[in-house]
Amino acid sequence: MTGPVLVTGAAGRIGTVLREGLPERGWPVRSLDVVEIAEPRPGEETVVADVTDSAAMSSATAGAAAVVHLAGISGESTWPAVLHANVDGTRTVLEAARRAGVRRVVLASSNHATGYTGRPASGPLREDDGLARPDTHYGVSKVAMEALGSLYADRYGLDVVCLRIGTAAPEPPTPRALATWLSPRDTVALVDAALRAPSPGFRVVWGVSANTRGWWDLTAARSLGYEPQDDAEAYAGALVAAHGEPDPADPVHARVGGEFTLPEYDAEE
Ligand code: 15L
Repeated sequence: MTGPVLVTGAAGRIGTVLREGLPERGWPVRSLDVVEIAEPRPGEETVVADVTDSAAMSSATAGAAAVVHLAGISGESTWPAVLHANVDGTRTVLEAARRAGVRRVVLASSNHATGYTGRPASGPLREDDGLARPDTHYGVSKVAMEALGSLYADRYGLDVVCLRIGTAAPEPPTPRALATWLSPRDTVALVDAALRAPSPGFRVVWGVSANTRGWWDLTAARSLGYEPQDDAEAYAGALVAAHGEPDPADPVHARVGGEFTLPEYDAEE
């Protein structure tokens, strides 16, 4: 494979992890964000552009080997804002990739596409267990992202891998994250697997570490070649000492989307 991997939203939390980790796995990176990339690494290309700008995205995708699309609003916001940044943005990225002849796109979906799913009492949840159950406008935009990915895979033959990311953070920040954590090194491993898997077609996989308390079945992600190394359980002692055991009667712990399912998460408009 030739050409760099275009990473959108490269200045963000996950983008910053990938800018370091992908080159270590042999992927040159072209980093795109609406803000200037601070301290580009040797060999890193940088682009300042908005993913909803189709002309800019045409130039940014030219010659790329693949696209990893992270850009967008990463939490709840008003419907117009989410629609523009996340839904129009994803469609613009996929269309630019198609026109540029880029054959593979990895999309940063989210557990919030299914956030109203009840926390499982037993057995892990599969990607295809039941309907989408978005918990917010943001969650709806991730369902739309997956639908757009499916369209571009079926209609134009792109390989599109959607990662339903849990809580991507250096360490699990809350008791909920004992189930949902995706460590930085597993983030790199998962994206690397999504880029490398031979002819995946359209896939939706959970993006979490090998958490002892995890809710999600990693069989599909592992079938791409993902081998998670980390387990949030290493942080359980400290988190439980500080916050107590997660209480299933607490609304934050009753559904997989956590606080995103609470009434106060209602965005205006
Ligand atoms: C997400 O999709 C969000 O982008 C992030 O801010 C976290 O809230 C995460 O999910 C999570 O569920 O912990």
